[in-house]
Amino acid sequence: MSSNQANPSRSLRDQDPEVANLLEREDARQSSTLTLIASENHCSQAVREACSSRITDKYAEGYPGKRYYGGCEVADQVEDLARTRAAKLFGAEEANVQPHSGSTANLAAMVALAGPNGRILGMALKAGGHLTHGHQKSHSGMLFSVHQYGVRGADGRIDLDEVRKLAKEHQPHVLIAGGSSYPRAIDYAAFASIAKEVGAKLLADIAHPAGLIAAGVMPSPVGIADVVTMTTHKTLRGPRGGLILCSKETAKLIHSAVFPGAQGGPLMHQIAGKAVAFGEALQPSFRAYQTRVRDNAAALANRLRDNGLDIVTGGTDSHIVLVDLRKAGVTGAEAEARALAAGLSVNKNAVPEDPLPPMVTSGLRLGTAAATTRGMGLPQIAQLADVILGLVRGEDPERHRKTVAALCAEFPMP
Ligand code: DSN
Repeated sequence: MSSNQANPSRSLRDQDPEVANLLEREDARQSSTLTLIASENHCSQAVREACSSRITDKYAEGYPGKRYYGGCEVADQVEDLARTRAAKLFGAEEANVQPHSGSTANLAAMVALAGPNGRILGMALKAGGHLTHGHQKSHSGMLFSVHQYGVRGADGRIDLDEVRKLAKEHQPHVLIAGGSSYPRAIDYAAFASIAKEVGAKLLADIAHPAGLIAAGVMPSPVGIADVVTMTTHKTLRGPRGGLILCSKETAKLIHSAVFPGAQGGPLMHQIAGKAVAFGEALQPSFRAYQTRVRDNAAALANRLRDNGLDIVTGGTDSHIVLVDLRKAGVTGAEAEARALAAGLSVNKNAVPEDPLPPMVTSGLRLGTAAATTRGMGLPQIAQLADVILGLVRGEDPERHRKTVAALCAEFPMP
């Protein structure tokens, strides 16, 4: 450790080769394999530069123009830029760019709208919802009185009649629309009308389709839902973090629920990265990218289905393809391990009415955001679909590794 003595001007490689080596290995891992994990993407070099800038040192508790520390004049401009760009990108009245993650964004939104111990109604995790929508092991399940809706067993889609019935029965303060493995567009107007019927506020969590929605490729809940939460690192292709959109009327509640309610000082380096990502998403090329993400996902779903795999809901409207492996005779965990051995990162995932536990599952969740960022299009998606079909059938992953490696070499990360 003698070479590890603190010298603040040394490069990472000189100061801490151990960490530098690990990060190089991660770079190599990402370059030589391909992620089809629906919640992952590759942000730009510009975003990564902003996130590793010196503004990481700055404490800026509070909001622009109203901070608890001096020296925030640059931080104020960075945050203003990020929130103005976010609001413009989504056509929202107000944006809060401080949430460290989607989880804190949801916590803040639920506290603001329901209050502690309030009643919430969200989609169950095993039906395609998210942990923070009321799962008993998450803060949302501990702090709120929770009821959950599922999806129809027959077609994997949200049953609005069931949502209405449960809303009438349980009178939630907050109704949540959105999830982490629901592949279809959500009828936000129908959710808003149910919320109105029972006097609830509507929270739309668009963490997964945020980029598609920003680009106008999927329908937006902005202006329909009372509050919209999301992460910035999935289809939106920014740095890791959260974002909340709301009306001017709700803004005060939301801002104070984020700080000081849920968090202390904002991560200014991440907010700088968000500003860059929102700037990129405002370019016309972003719409073209998102269109390709959706078209690639549709092609992936079609090829898997046409070759015998069951696809939950029969297809997709987004970047997500949820494969139901029950008839294929392989579990989600087994398929994930085979894919990894072939150089593909994917994740096992529960399917509606899944009989297997969460660490095994009967499904595989796939997503096309990262592969599309690498420039892959329909011919490559067809190759990848064939790799997945072969792996599910039990073919040797080593054989498919070559195909994946060749694609990775031809389509490097940004
Ligand atoms: N891990 C993210 C997802 O897969 O949806 C959100 O928790």
